[in-house]
Amino acid sequence: MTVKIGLIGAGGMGRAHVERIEQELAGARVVAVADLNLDGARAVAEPLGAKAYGSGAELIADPEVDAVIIATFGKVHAPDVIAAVQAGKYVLCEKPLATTIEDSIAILEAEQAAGRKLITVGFMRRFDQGYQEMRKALVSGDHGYATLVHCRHRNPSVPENYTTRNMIDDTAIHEIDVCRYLLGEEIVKVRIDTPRSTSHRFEHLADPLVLVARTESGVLIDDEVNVNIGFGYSIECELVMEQGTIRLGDQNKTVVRDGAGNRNAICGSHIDRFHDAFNQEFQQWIRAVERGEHTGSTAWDGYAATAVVEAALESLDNDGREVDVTLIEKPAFYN
Ligand code: ISE
Repeated sequence: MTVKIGLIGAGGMGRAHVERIEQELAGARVVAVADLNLDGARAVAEPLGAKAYGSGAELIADPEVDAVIIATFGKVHAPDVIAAVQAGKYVLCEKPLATTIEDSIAILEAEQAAGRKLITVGFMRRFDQGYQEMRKALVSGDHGYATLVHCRHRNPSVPENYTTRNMIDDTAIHEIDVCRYLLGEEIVKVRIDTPRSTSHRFEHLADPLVLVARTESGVLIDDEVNVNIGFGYSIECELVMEQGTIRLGDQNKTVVRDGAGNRNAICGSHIDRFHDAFNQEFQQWIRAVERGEHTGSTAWDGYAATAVVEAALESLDNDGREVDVTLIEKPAFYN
């Protein structure tokens, strides 16, 4: 069977997903593209011989569409996610699942009403081999339990419309999710520290910032978010256990050694840094949709990450005070 996919959101991320589905992955093709900018949707759809729509609702209602990818801005995800679930269609929604607790809970309720897990959140780092090996090392118990996770999330630059809020709900949300994945527990407290700002930023940004979080068992997470670092896209993570540490390797495949030193190439964006992880994530999702099964992170993971983001934003608005993360009781549906 070929899974017929509808893409909502014809921006850079959506286009990268179309390219991987059409050129690198097996078992699916894109049959429809929707974007509020209908010309943008057409530009992506036409070379594929796919249909173009001006709204997500029309695309979801198209009986030819088996499953939906949502790659619009986080704050407009909820109505499309809910409509897809109500139509009984599998949906892979880019992170964040939603930008408010209310929207996240409405999504959880819609999925439970549908009676089966249909929603996968695009937390692609869970499919990165490095993070998977880190998790295996912890689960093996060979080094004892985890005590700390040190993370660094550096972007070359961000556009002027990117806000300090986005440093948390769009950028740090990756570490929020991947630390929940690595440690297998919830984050219960969070605060935001704001060091001296870089001069290489738009004035409105508190860049860099450090998100400091604590989990149920007391593991301390620190995440440096530094989005105008200039030199490239650089992700670091070190998991500290009682008797050993494990660190994410760099993205390089080769190392250059010459008169200037010994060095490896640096990626330019998340699309190249996590190329293989995205491919794994999408290939596994396509295969699961074929079988009528859920795969990847759940709507609960999306909700829990948004709850940490909300608490972090409250900390940011209150001079970095530590804020408790409050979660609703986890429905048995998500166990
Ligand atoms: C972007 O949306 C991503 O998901 C990237 O991984 C992150 O590094 C970047 O800051 C976000 O804006």
